[in-house]
Amino acid sequence: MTQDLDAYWMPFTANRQFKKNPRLLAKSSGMHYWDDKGRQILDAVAGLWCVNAGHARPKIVQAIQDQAAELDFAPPFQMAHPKAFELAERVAKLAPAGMGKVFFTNSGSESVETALKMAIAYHRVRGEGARTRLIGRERGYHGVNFGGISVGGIVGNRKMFGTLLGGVDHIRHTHDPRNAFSVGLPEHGAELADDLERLVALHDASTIAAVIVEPIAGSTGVLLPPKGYLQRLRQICDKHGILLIFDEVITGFGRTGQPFAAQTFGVTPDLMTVAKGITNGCVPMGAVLAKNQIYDAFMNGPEHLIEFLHGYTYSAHPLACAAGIATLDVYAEEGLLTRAADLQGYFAEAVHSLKGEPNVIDIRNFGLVAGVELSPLAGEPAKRAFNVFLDCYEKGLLLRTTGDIIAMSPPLIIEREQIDQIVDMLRGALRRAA
Ligand code: PXG
Ligand code: PLP
Repeated sequence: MTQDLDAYWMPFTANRQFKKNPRLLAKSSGMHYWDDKGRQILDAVAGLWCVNAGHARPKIVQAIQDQAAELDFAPPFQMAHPKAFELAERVAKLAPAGMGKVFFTNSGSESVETALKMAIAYHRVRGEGARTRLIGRERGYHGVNFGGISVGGIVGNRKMFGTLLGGVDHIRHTHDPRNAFSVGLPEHGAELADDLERLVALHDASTIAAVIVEPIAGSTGVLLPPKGYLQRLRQICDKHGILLIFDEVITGFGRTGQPFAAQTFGVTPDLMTVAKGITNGCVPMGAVLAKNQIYDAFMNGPEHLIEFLHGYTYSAHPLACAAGIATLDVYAEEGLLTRAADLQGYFAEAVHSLKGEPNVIDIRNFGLVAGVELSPLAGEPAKRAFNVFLDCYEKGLLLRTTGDIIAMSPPLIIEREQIDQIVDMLRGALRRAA
């Protein structure tokens, strides 16, 4: 290796291990990557849950190139450019009815910070300034910024970083061993939503601003909402005037068979965070979708004053907006935002055929997302799944692991034969790892 790998401090990576045996991607197209040696790799995780329309789609590439030549940057504060409004309109049209306001960020993490601030400020502008508490959920992932790790529930992402935000609490996660090997939504556990009542009893509703959950928890290893759970959470929030935030960074843009999981599960939140699939992963972008009445609540006071003192230099960046508009075009032209609904039966059957393979202790699926949980190697958590990941990569398949859970979230353009190919390759690796 002639290239010096020393300076790059890699995110969420075992740096020393990686640099001894680097995995470098050089090219991408459709369902595939190619590495620096020209080896083809089937992408079973849409890059990192984001390349929903598949890689290097010509229409999106062209839109980015044209935009860079035409308008490279426009200041987003007290100025704008037409594509920012166009993309906001397009995203709002896909969203549940009444969620018509779109605030742009550059990532899922920034979307989460933005939504949490919106929730607290919303109560304040309405004269309920005591509602400042934020409730997350155990095992939740809401990005890596301070608000996000505070409401998040992944211990490893929290424990190194001090006392985090004050006034945060968590409801219980939804993983229940009684649901092992459930196909689609699990039967048991709607009552876990009642844990919110426990926190209301402890803190009083008048101090709670919002609850944030992922409709399907992705990063922690694909945990599904039990049947009726999200409905119950919605009811409890309504009863107590608490805002419900859905973090749809992974579930948004077609992963569950509808544009958003809110629609798939028939539960409308008050705020929704998105990122990833909004630009097909091509240019960093995120957004917060808000109910109209939340935006309206801010629109008072003197008209010349800024209503919400928040924003990023690169909010609604022209390249991201151009990529986003082209991405939504591709999704629409190819019916990709509902394709997961057509494929989910086939996908479910394929991934559940891994039941009975060595060390497989649970399989969870919904839409085009699945998790295969392995029993850990004694005394070496996360190692068995990572070995499977490395083995598959050597054979030409890109998976994602978290702890001892293997996650799959392929591009929504996947064909049935490619589903078979992924499952066959994973089966081989599981047997070799036994
Ligand atoms: N919320 C959710 C629900 C996410 O899944 C974020 C926020 C943060 O987004 P950004 O764009 O700031 O990374 C995410 C991101 C994994 C993995 O291991 C998942 C994510 C990011 C990195 C790794 O599965 N999700
Ligand atoms: N730090 C400094 C010193 C800045 O001037 C700015 C933005 O102007 C930021 C951080 C925030 O950067 P961004 O808007 O890209 O999030």
